[in-house]
Amino acid sequence: MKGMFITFEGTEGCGKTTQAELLADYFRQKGQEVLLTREPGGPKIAESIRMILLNKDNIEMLPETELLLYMASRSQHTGEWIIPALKAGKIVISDRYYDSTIAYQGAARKIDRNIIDTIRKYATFGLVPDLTFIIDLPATKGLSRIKRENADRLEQESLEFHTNVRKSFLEIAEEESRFRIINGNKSIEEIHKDVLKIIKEIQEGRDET
Ligand code: Z5A
Repeated sequence: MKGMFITFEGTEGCGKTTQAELLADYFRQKGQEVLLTREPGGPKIAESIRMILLNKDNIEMLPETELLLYMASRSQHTGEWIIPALKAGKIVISDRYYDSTIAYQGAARKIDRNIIDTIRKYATFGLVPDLTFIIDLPATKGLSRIKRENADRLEQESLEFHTNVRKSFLEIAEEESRFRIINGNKSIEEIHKDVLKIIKEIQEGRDET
């Protein structure tokens, strides 16, 4: 595959969406083709699944159903959009991908990691991001940036839930070399600079090989 697959992860309100958009603009200004997308969501079917997942009226949803819906959305997203874009040489930037499932459905909902890993490999056709930014911010700070009256089903979860998610992202980051932890406590501009510094280091490393 010719393109590059970059994902942004972190707790609610950490600033991922903002940084994913800024990075997409950076690459576009350099003349590169970019697919900027998100999870759950992306293509039509995956966006329909997103609406079921985030609907705050769906309080009876079981953790097992939740896991399978996130994976179903991801499978459609990966097969219909991400893999074709990478094959066409585009840079794909996704606001969340499967590390969110490990943190939210695994660490916070307590679903067995082996089950998640097995279904994940099937749902993603084995695709792994080339680079994953984890924007780290205390859960309280991220949640305070979100308008509570419009909170979706996941945002309504307890502080303990969101704190477990943050802890899990920091643990996952130890597992593979594709992860870079970014301090989310800085300004939007400072974080963008930190992201670009890493992108440039990686590009220089690629040029040397
Ligand atoms: N989920 C899951 O459980 N399992 C999975 O496998 C996947 C997802 C893929 C998706 O919600 C939910 O699904 C999510 C995880 C779960 N639920 N939770 N909780 P979503 O897509 O609607 O939302 P989100 O991804 O969680 O976050 P968000 O609301 O889009 O926020 P964000 O992307 O982290 O931040 P932002 O939109 O860039 O910024 C939020 C606000 O803060 C905004 O007003 C910004 O202008 C401001 N901001 C951003 N950066 C800064 C800095 N540095 N300083 C000050 N203010 C800032």
